[in-house]
Amino acid sequence: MSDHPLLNIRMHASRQGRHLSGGERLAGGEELDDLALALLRRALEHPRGADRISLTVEALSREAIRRGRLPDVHTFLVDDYRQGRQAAMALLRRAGVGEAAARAAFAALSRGPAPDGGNMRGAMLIDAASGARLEADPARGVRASRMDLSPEAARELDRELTRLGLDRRRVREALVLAAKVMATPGIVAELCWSDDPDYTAGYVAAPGLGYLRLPHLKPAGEGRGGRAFFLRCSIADLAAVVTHLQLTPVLFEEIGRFHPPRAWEGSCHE
Ligand code: WAQ
Ligand code: MG
Repeated sequence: MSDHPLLNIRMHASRQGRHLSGGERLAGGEELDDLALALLRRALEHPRGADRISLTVEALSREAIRRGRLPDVHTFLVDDYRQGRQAAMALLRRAGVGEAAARAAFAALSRGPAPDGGNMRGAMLIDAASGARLEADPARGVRASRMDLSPEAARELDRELTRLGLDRRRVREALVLAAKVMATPGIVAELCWSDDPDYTAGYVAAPGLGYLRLPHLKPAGEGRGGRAFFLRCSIADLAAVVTHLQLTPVLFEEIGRFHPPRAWEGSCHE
């Protein structure tokens, strides 16, 4: 692999067939040892204890790599998750998501989006107009994959997140994922909150609006979470959307602007 310029390193950990944790990076061969070890450690340190861990390393051709910039970040302060969800609803509507579709996403994430009420490994695909679920496998969902930051952008982002006192790895991964999703033609918005019981923050991301953080989108202690990608495309284009999400490698070489947090006031977001 060492003569291949860019590698995609992916980790997936599960327990009794249920998704626990995943992660991935894009890097040159000289970083493979460190990154693979870091991903393996993360899987081993999962509090619920994995009984299966897979690491995949795949060489990518440099010509296939797209370049991009991370979205700007806005934080809207909300009192609790109810207000957070109201804000998320308003932001999704602004991004062009229909009310029924947004409601379908909130309902699914609240009850556990997989058919058995558990968490999914990937995201739901939801028709932004009708609210119909479009992913072929509603237990697994669709995983956005093959995206990362350049080393320079990663260092810069790390400094910003440290300055802001945010969870560096978590927010970095969410920003990179949201950036890839927003760069996918046919996707109008994303809604996300974590499946980690002690992490209540989530976001709405949409092209033109940016990455809109809400510190509370679920009550503390809640272990159900996930992601919804809202689509506005024909059924004929669905396969191309999924292929782009999963396979097109994107490297983000610039970070976005971080706006100071401000109170959510219903509708002002300029
Ligand atoms: N593609 C699609 N869906 C994914 C992916 C992926 N690559 N990775 C995770 N998911 C789905 C999966 O269903 C997880 O259960 C769910 O997302 C949540 O993942 O600004 O921590 O890693 O403060 O728990 C967002 C707020 C934190 C960050 C999100 O998500 C901030 C988070 P988690
Ligand atoms: Mg998690």
